[in-house]
Formats: sequence, structure tokens, C-alpha cells
Amino acid sequence: MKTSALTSGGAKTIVARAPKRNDDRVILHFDYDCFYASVLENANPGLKGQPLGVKQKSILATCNYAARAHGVKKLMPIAEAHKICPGLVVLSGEDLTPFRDASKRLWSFLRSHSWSDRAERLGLDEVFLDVTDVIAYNQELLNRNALQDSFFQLSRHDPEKGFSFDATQFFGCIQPSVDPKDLTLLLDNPLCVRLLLASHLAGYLRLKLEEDFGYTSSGGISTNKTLAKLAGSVNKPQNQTTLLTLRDDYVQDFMDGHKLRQIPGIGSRIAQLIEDHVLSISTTPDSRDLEIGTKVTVREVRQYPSMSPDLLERILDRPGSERGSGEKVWNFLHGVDASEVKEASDVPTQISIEDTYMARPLNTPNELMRELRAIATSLVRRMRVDLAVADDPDHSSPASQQDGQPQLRWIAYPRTLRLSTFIRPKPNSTIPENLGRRSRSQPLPSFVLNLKDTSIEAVAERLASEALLPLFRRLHSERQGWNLALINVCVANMVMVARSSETGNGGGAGGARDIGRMFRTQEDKLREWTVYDPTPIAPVLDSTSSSACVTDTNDDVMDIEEVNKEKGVEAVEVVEELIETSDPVAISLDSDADAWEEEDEDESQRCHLCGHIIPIFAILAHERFHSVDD
Ligand code: TTP
Ligand code: MG
Repeated sequence: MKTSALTSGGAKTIVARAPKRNDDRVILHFDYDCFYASVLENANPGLKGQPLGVKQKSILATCNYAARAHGVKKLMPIAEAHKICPGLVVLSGEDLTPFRDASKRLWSFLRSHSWSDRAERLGLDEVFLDVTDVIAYNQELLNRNALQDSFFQLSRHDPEKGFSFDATQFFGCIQPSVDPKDLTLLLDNPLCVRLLLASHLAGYLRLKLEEDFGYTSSGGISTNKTLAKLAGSVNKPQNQTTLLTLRDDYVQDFMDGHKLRQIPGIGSRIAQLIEDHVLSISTTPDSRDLEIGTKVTVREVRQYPSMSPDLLERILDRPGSERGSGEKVWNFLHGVDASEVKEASDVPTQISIEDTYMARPLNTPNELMRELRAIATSLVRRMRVDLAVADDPDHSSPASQQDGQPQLRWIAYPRTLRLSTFIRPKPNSTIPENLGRRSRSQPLPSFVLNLKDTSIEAVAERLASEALLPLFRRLHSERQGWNLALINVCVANMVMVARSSETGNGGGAGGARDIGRMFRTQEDKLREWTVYDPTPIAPVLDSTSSSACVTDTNDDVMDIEEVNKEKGVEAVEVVEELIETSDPVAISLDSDADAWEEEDEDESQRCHLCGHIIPIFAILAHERFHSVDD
């Protein structure tokens, strides 16, 4: 690490150098305004303009801006929202299908505008686009003598496909605001021209989202994902902001104005450790002193005496923490983020099905098996819809049909099966809230991939009894009375299947048999390994989470060999160590279960993924929000 010596008041302070930012890329970020509410408004146009809330259990997952004008807020209890806004229309948002469908349609449209096909969804309502090559192409086309009458070409092959724009000014807001006189000078700077072009592309795409699909959005434009996302939050809703990365002080001032917790990629537990250090408060396991913690800004952290990647690494050094976290955080503080926008894929990174039982937690083996079967059935069905295609699309060959149904073949298959449960915590519990949710993973049993002669129900039955029930037993003791408020079953770690024509190894159904064979070998090898993985989804960097050892930044569960490679140690040891360190707490949770108390609706907890304060009854709906990525 490079350092330099500064003298202040006679004392020498070692100041770590700021990392270097790479501004070669151009990244757009889109966040649809009040997304679930907009989906429901589009389905019921008569509702437009009326205050509308979207209900999940007893809270509002979101509300439209007409409701927000009355003081209604996201995640507000419905009763409170009705008090503030008696005319509020409340619709159910429990069925995520319409939101998923809308999200896919909008994403497909945006995706078609990244020539490199780098278009990444974050949850259902945010999209990153890498448009570096589109912008470079249009930069070449700019006619300096007729900037006001410029034409933005959306296709390399069709010069008429595009839109007209005025290249003497940015579209939307810019940050920092620059005097128009200076802007003319800045336009000699190629980076500034790229950002200007990108602002027009973002403006055009946002307009299309609104006109052609009915969705307004907020946009951020900059040179990496972190900066683009943060820029997009500056002017919400229905507006956009271009962060000019033309000078380091522009970027640093922008970053410094944010609270540490606002920086995407810094998880709430990492933020807590740093805040505690900066404010010199000792960290207690259930420290909930949010008022103090949430005030710490990036500037305060950066300017803390002797702050450096090494000091951050020491602050974040906890059992199970990821090496290199200090440097990653240091980079984020300076607006440096090299992470790529992921290449678009039609195959989801994971499929997860869950149900919640907040009002009536599950307590008996019969209830448990009934729910495991139901969830397994939905999961197998979704896998066959999302990951398989008709082997013979014309259904012309009798061999490709089964009971009149086309024979399917996998285009991708998951390697990992994960079961997560949530035990409702006791009000006033001193146990850290994230330990309420616990997970175990194992290789996906091969029979799930058998597409021939097996009904969805038969596969689901085996999945429930031969895999999910044993996984559950590893999480919870045999006796009843678990107070189980959530079950989530997820398959992840997708592997793309090469088509038979690409491999030359026989037909599609044979492909499935090959997968089966491969799985049997893999299963035998990995049978004994179980991965403890409590935080499945958010793309956060969180050193205290044991998931740091078993999930990658794509949030797919890594298989044991990947864990092994990543850590450079014996994989079995890593996993066993995690199980050991987590089990004592798990036992104390279980032993508390008998002394269960009535739900206290006034209790709040902090979400361990994003740090939001959520009323205890809303935790599950909120966790569900995090777990939706497809
Ligand atoms: P957000 O982008 O946080 O909210 P939003 O799009 O409704 O509003 P904004 O205009 O401020 O961007 O979340 C996207 C959707 O995710 C939101 O419409 C509802 C859902 N959601 C939940 O289901 N649970 C939650 O806890 C949150 C925060 C969101
Ligand atoms: Mg949104």
C-alpha cells in the first residue's frame, strides 16, 4: 500500500493514497419508480393518480408517489398508512408473478441496447447497462460543426435506427453542477463527451420505458457501477443524474457527502464495525445504536487518523471474514469499483421458492412435510419452465413426446440445493437478528434432473423426503415446536448445458442422462459436505457473515471446490469450522423456543442485509424482497 506523510500541527500523519479510478467504461443505472405500484397501476389504469399502496402481509412493500405526497412511506404498517391517508387504495403484492414478468420485459428492452450484452438486473427493479462500445461508436460519429443537430446511432448496421439530440448540453441533471461556460471548455475532454452522449442515451431509454411500457424511472450515469447507482439516487423520481468523473475532487466530494451505509457493496455489519471504530464505541453482538452509527459519513471514515486499507482490514478482521475486505472498502470510499456489469443471460442465477408462516408458525412434522412437498413441487415446476426447453421444438418425432407432452431437455442445471428457515425471534431477544435465518446446502440430488418418465409430483415427493427433510434435521432438532416462520428452498450454482450438436454426444434426452451420471459422481464425492450459508442474496461485502466463505459476489452458492480454491485451505475444514461456530448459537435459539412469547408488534430490527430498520412483523416480507432476484 502506498502512503505519504503529511504534517499537521507539527505532528506527522501517515495518509494512505487514494486508489486510482479507471474511467474507461460508461455505465448506466436504471431504478424504476415505485415499481410494484407502477406494475399494478399499469394493470388497472383507472388507479393512476390515486394514492396507491402495495401490501405484503401487514406492511406496504411500496406506495406510489401520490401516496408519498400524503406522507405514506415504503415499509409502513398498513394501519398507519390508512391513518395518514384515508383515501389510500391498497392492493395485494403477495403474488410476485406480475412484478417478475414486468421486470423481465423491461430488462429485455434495456438489454438490447448494450452491444456487449452486459445488462445486469439487481433485484426486480434495477438494471445496470454497460454501454461503453455504443458510446465510443457515437463519439466517433459526432460532427463538431453541427453538435446541436446530432444523431445517436443505436445500431452499427442500420444508420437510421436512433434518435436526434443536442450535443451541446447534457440530458437531465449533472453532478457537480458546472457553469455552462466551463462546460463548453470541458467538452474538449473526451471523457466529458462520453458522459454527455451517455446522458442522452439514458434519457432516450427512460423515455421509451415510459412511452412504450408505462414505467417512469430514475437514472444514473457514470464510469462504474457504484458511481452510476449513487448518481441515480440524487434526483428521484423520474429524473436522471450524470456524475462527472472529470476530476478526482468531483468524485471525492460526491462520495464524501454520503453516509457510509448508503454505499452499495458495504453491508450493514461492515458499516457497523467501521462506524463503531470511528466513533470508538465497543461492538456488542446486538448493538442497535443506529442513531449514532448511521450518521457516519464517508468523509469521516476517510479522514479518521491513519485510515488506510490496512486499518480497515484490521477493523473488519473477524472469524469468517473475507481477506481483502479492507482494500475493497477503501476503494468504495473513493468511488473506485472495478466490478463488471454481468453478461446478460436468459438463465436465472438461482431459483428460489419460499413461503412464510408468520401468523401460524409450523410446529409439527406433518405441517412441515406438507409445506416441504408444496415448495418442492413449485420448485421442480419452475426448474422445468425456466431451465428446460422442448427437445424437439416441432414435437414432430413421437420419441420426443411423453403422454402428448414434448420431451424436455435441460439448457442449464443447478448444482446446489439450499434450505433456509427462519425461526421467529423472541421479542427483546439479545441474539443477533441474522441468526434467526439459517441455511444448509448440499449438492442437488441427481434424480431431480431426470426428465424421462417422472412426473413433477414424483420428483417433488422424493426431493422433500430424501433431501429437504434431512437438511431440515441438520438445522433443527427432532423435537417439535420449532416456531418456523419461513421456509425457502433454492437451487443455485447454474451450469450451462452444451447442446448435443455442440458436443456431438447424442440426443438431448441423452444429455439429461449425462447430467445424471455426472451428478451421481459429484454427489458421491460431496455427500458429506454441508455448507452453512445464512445470507443468500444481496450483493454486499460483509466480513462478519459466514456466507462470505461460501457465496460469491453473484450470490450463487459456491461449490466446495470453489470454496477450497478461493480460501487456499482444506475445504472440509472451512465448512466444518463454520458449522461449529454457528451451532452453539443455534442450540441456544432452539432451547429458547419453548419459552415463546406473544408477538410484540412494536419491536423493530435492523435488516442484516441492507441495514434498514424494519418492524419485526415486516422482517419476512423484507427478507423476501432481498431474496427476489429473478
Ligand atoms: P425500491 O426500489 O426500494 O422501491 P420502489 O421502486 O417501490 O420505489 P422508488 O421509487 O423509491 O425506487 O424497491 C423495488 C420494489 O421492491 C418495490 O416496488 C417493492 C419491493 N420491495 C419489497 O417487496 N420489500 C421491501 O422491503 C422493499 C424495500 C421493496
Ligand atoms: Mg425503484
